[in-house]
Amino acid sequence: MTQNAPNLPAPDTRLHTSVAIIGAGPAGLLLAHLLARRGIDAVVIERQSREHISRRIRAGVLEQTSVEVLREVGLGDRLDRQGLQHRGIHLQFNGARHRVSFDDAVGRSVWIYGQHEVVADLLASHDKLGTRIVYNVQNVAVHNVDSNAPFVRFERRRSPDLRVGPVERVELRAQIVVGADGFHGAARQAIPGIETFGHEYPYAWLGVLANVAPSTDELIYSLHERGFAMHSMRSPEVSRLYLQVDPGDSVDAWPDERIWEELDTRLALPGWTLGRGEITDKAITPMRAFAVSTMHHGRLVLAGDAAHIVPPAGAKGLNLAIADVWRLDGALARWFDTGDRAHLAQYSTDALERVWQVQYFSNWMTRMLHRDFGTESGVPDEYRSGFEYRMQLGQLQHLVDTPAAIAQLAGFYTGLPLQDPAPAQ
Ligand code: RFL
Ligand code: PHB
Repeated sequence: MTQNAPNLPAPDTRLHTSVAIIGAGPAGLLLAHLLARRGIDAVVIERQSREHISRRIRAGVLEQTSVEVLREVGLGDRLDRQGLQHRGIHLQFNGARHRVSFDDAVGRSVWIYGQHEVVADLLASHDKLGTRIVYNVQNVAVHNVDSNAPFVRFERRRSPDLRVGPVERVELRAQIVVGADGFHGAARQAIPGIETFGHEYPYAWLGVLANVAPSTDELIYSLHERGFAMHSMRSPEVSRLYLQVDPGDSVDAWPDERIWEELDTRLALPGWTLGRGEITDKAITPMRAFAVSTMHHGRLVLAGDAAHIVPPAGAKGLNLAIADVWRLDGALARWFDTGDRAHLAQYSTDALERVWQVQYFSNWMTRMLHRDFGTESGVPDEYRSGFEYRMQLGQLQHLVDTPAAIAQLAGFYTGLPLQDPAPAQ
């Protein structure tokens, strides 16, 4: 993506809007929803098809802070009917399961409600609002973010078969461009001198979705000698399960039988059995943390995974995206309503302050719950990793025995508070 490119070929089509949003993930779709409520026009452009973004299986936990936001902006109906309220989690280690009560510790909860359901609710709302969402776009580039006339160039195929036919060159002119295009997106490259900071963890998650009633009332996070395992869920009929695997592993090495056996081992508890069912989705996700040095430059702003990734053990990625967008909507409202730029200027600083607290929490959960089998000179290092593992058990025992430590976990997990920078009129 280039920032200023004066000699571009003329576009076939010109579109105009107030806010050009790149990416129809939860961040982009929620921002368009919030702006529409204020009467601010936005156009969303998305690389994938509508079917693709509706099917994507990702996050499952909404912190109370996110649920409060979604309810307040008219997206709480189905969430309140179908979401499962959880007042705690189970932490398992050393062959015992310990319940951590969020309710007792901080009087707050989380909700189990799949990210694809949040996306479905947003798409239904956009259908009613008539929001312009352009799918299947290619070669997206942001231009002139240092001027007061930024624009986005992209291409789309005119034919229904997206691989063939003439390409239409589109120019989308806006007053503000928002990069909500996820970790693999390109918008952030249009910020000159942007720095990124990150960490690759030496493990990955194999996640499966299975048609079987959950064998637990609340999520189980388990540290086992063989690695981390988690039992989550999507509904009373669908379970979501994760196993720590090697980052170099492939799903082909994990036939269903091997997955169930490994889950049985890592989640085992006397008198408890894990129900099995048809596995309908299987994927391996590397575990990484990443954040940018700034989320704002000129007329370009970043939100969600485009600006930061946290490892999933803290269940925070989607929630951070919601928090960014909530803050950004308030700042843009001030900008469009009164010309006050101070809130937009403050957006990056405020959003990143939350991001780094959540990076700390997610890193803490991740290192506490995963085994680092790291090898030096190719030989499994039992001396060091055995030491780490025993220290993790000590850490977990201290946590479940210490109300102040439980309160810290519960406060983060259910969501740091959000200040409302500009209430909707
Ligand atoms: P998304 O969802 O990646 O959406 C970005 C969108 O931009 C599109 N795009 C482009 N469009 C146009 N032009 C381009 N050049 C483009 N490049 C990309 C993409 O197609 C996509 O549609 O980012 P967003 O909106 O910021 O949302 C972030 C969340 O999706 C993410 O943080 C969470 O899914 C993370 N996450 C979890 N978060 C939680 O809060 N709780 C959880 O329990 C949780 N579990 C998880 C997770 C993520 C996981 N994976 C697979 C990464 C579990 C897993 C396994
Ligand atoms: C999920 O249900 O997908 C999930 C739950 C908790 C996490 C991460 C993912 O920490």
